[in-house]
Amino acid sequence: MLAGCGGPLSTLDPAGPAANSIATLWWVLLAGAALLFLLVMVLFGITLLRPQWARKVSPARWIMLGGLALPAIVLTPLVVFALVTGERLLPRPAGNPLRIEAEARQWHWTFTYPAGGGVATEGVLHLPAGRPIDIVVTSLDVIHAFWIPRLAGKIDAIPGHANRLRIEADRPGTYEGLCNEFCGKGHSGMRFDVIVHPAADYDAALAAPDLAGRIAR
Ligand SMILES: [Cu+2]
Repeated sequence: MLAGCGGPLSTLDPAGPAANSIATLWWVLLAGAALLFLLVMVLFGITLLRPQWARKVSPARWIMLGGLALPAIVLTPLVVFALVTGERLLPRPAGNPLRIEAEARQWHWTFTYPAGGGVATEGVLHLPAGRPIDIVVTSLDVIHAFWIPRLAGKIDAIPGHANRLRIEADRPGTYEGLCNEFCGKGHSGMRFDVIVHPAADYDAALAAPDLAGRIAR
């Protein structure tokens, strides 16, 4: 089971700030859930081993303490932490993000780079390292979802609508992305490669005639 936590599509192996806060949130929620489970199991064990102690607490008290107070104490900080983390993932205008357009179609992805003079690629997304990027995601047919698990959360690709997702990669390398919304018989093959270039080489890479995935537009 633990082998599923690694690999190129693992959210537990983050390679960017957004994916990093999502992974942290996951660990904090896991710890919170484990703590609550442990507390309940300890109380359960006590009622089994020391029934005379458990009988001293009235049924109404058990419900108030175990059913309301205990979950409230554990869940309230988790909810606050989750809300604050979610708020930080929103694509704020600050940070001068680069804009890349992503178009989903059964069953592949096309990316257009306004900064590269409208260069387009299919099946390969090129990003600069260490810079916030807004991916503007839409679809030409059915609903798909854009997701690069090691870099950020996912966002729906909806026909006739543009959704914006803020992503950033910490360092150059290759990553993998996929469609995360069942969209027909070719869905499982609707993957794409992500190539993160050093920021200084990015413009030259986009202009190169042998850019991976380049298509004529
Ligand atoms: Cu799909």
